[in-house]
Amino acid sequence: MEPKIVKRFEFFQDRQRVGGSSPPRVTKNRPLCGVRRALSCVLSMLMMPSVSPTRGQQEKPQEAPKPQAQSQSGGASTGGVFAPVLDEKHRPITAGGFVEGAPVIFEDVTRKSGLDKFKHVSGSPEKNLILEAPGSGVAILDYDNDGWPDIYLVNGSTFDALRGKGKLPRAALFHNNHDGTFTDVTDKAGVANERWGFGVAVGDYDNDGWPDLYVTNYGENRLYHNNHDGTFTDVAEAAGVAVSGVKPIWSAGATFGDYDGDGKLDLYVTGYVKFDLDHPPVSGSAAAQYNFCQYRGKPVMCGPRGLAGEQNHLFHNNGNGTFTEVSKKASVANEKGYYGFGVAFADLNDDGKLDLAVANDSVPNYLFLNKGDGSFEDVSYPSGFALKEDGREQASMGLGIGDYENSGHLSLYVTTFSDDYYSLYRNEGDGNFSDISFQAGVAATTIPFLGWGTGFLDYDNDGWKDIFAANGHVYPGVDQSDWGMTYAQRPLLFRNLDGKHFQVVPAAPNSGLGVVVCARGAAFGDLFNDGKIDVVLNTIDGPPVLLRNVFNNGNNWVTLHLIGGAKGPRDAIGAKAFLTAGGITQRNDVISGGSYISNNDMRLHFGMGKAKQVDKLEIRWPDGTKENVTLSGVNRVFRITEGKGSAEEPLK
Ligand SMILES: [Ca+2]
Ligand SMILES: [Ca+2]
Ligand SMILES: [Ca+2]
Ligand SMILES: [Ca+2]
Repeated sequence: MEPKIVKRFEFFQDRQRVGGSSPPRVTKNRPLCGVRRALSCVLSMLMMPSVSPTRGQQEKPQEAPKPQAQSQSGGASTGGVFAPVLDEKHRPITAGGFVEGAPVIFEDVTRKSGLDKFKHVSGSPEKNLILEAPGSGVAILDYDNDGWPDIYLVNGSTFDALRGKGKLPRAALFHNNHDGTFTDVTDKAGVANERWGFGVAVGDYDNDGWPDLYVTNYGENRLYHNNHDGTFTDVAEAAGVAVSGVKPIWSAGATFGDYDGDGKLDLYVTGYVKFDLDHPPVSGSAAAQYNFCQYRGKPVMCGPRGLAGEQNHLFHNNGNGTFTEVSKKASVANEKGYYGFGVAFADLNDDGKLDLAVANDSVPNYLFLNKGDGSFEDVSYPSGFALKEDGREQASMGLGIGDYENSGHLSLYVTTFSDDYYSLYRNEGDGNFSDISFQAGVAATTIPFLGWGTGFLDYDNDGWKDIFAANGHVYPGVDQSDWGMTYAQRPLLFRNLDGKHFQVVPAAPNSGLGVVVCARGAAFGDLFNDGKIDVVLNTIDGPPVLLRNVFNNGNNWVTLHLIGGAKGPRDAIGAKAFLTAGGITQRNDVISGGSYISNNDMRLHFGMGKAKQVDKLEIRWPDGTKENVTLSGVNRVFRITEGKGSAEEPLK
């Protein structure tokens, strides 16, 4: 297959939109934005992060490129086969395409921050078995309530360690020192996990004002109860949320949310595949249903297709430190045997009850609407979220949730496999979703990439939520291919132009967007309380990456730390904030879980552009109460306590 060479700026220009009316078929050396348009390409690229959103500047929607062949079946890929996209130096675009002189959005401060002391481990470098491939999540949480977000990184393991031989890998909790550095406090905190870890979710399940941690494993899960003194105690077994069996069970994503409105946080956990260490799914084996496991005709690890999916679990919080498994009664047990990854509770149809969205790998996604009677209705297909626009399933990994349109409704962004695009599902306002990925300009660029952690974040504080995606392949062998893909990949950032269209932000060489790693989990939050959203990536078999947002355009912002009242969850999971400033009303929700089996800073961040004041702020608390709150200024972190208004957050 002939590769497609893209010129320096072409990759970043929105090629389908700019390229005119002909469909962007994947043909050799097809220029993406043409010589005549080169100047405008350059200008728009250089100016991109500083220009104001301009409405109506795009006339033609993107159209989907046509694959040259359908993919081999088996394995994880659900897309077609596309020609490689190479930059001018003939590097695959997944590890190239850097733009000299592009504005620096993020700085890689991993080493400076001390976060490089953690190293993730996940089986062998060859990744012959599916257990070794998906990697782990990361959480941003303020575990010691000092007002400064801390970082928890989940670790994987090795087969030796699973069999009781060799060193046990350790997860890590990093305390924020308030000066740009972090200290590993795992030993004191007692949260090393020392199992083959995957996901993490944050929630104050006992409403004591201190965030607790749920960690999913291949093997029993952990519920780390926060003891208020910098230590945690694993209470998963006593609480009934360990998810244990005769053989190890593989859990992946997790999310806390009060689905039944009793004021206590419940817990939902996705299962991935049934994986038997004694009968591993290798190519041609019974465990892989005699499939010969291939990607583009080359042998690769088997799964998830061909393997049995693990059950999902809904745990109802009894209010006495224990939970009851109610997934079958609530109709969210994963009867279809799908492979669950990213998951979050969120009110997707705005009836005041928390629904469940699940990104499933290689099969249709789930959307469960909360019926309000303790059960859910599976609306995956009728809602439009199960399948992409052309009716095919995708290998979904991460889940971003946010109101990028400033319409008042939550839309969904899903990261997927290579040879497929990442999907933006617009909420039509009633919980129905449309795949508008190509029209919005967030799809074509992503086809060579394989995505994981993702989220909506307003990196430039202009009041419009942008999209970040962390990337990295699952097959190390792609580095030896001529497919235009790399195992380690750079992240992608899409700037929201006007609530309808996005544009890729160019990666300046040696900047945070130019970091080429094999990423998995991603969490977003303002780690330094400077009003700019930072990103933490958990990579596979390597150190994490801390991308500090250093983009400065003088835009204003506020960050809100919500504390719920007696009738709802204390950490306000499920609360919605509607903030009006500068003529637009933005919405942010307190959400646990999401991204790729990770947990974001649960404080609500609002970019305000040049607006100097908040004109209106309405909080809709989980118990149904609506409260109008005034803020005493901007460019600060505020604490809002239900029924008691706002105060400046005490930063200790
Ligand atoms: Ca802290
Ligand atoms: Ca707690
Ligand atoms: Ca509950
Ligand atoms: Ca923005």
